[in-house]
Amino acid sequence: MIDLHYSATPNGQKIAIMLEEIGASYRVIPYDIFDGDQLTAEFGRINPNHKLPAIVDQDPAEGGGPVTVFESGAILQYLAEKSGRFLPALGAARAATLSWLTWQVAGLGPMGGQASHFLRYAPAGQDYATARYTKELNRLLTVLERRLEKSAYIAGDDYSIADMAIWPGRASAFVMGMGLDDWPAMHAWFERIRERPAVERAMARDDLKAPAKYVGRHQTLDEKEWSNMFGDANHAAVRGD
Ligand SMILES: N[C@@H](CCC(=O)N[C@@H](CS)C(=O)NCC(=O)O)C(=O)O
Repeated sequence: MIDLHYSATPNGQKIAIMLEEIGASYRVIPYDIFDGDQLTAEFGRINPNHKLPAIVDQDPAEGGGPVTVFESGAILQYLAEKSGRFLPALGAARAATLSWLTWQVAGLGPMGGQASHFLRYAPAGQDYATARYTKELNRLLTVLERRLEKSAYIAGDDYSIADMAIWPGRASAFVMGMGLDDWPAMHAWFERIRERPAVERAMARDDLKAPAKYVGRHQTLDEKEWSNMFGDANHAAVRGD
């Protein structure tokens, strides 16, 4: 049994898809990040960075006590190694999968997150930052499009954890007002993956669905929600106040 500490954002959805793909038995522990569920000392013992997702594997392959993993890229790699699926064991195919996985968690994810922040959450008048991050997001999506013009899946001929890491971000791009008309290879890849039974299951489960308040084009948070997400409460959690 795996505990999935989960908030219904693309980072959480990556892991839900992988758990469905490998047929893992898991339970969802939901967190409302606007309400600050992620800021408790208890969750800090699971992820000292106080961000979702995280997993606790109650039954690790090597025995011993429960194993905790945080950071979506590390979780995908852990589950791939545990199941022996979606990450080649050796050589060029493994290197390509880990390269693209890292490209997502270190590049596309954070840049997309900043673009989303300035487009959807920040007060008006942040033109420089908005342009900086939306242009960088566009550049990264062009990298992806060029790759998918040559390759059925991100890391090559086979679907892998790199695809799972990138695919859920489509929803964020949509929320930011970006369509896929200008990205035909990405569009075809997105549809190919959307039709996978495991992906359909992960997207359909009620306890994995994003609440409406997560997906507004322009978000208006009240004072407490702002503090939980970006302000004093968010920072106090890591200081242990
Ligand atoms: N690099 C992390 C990013 C995790 C992350 O930013 N999680 C967001 C939800 S997508 C979160 O927990 N936000 C709540 C907060 O920042 O307090 C990963 O890949 O897991």
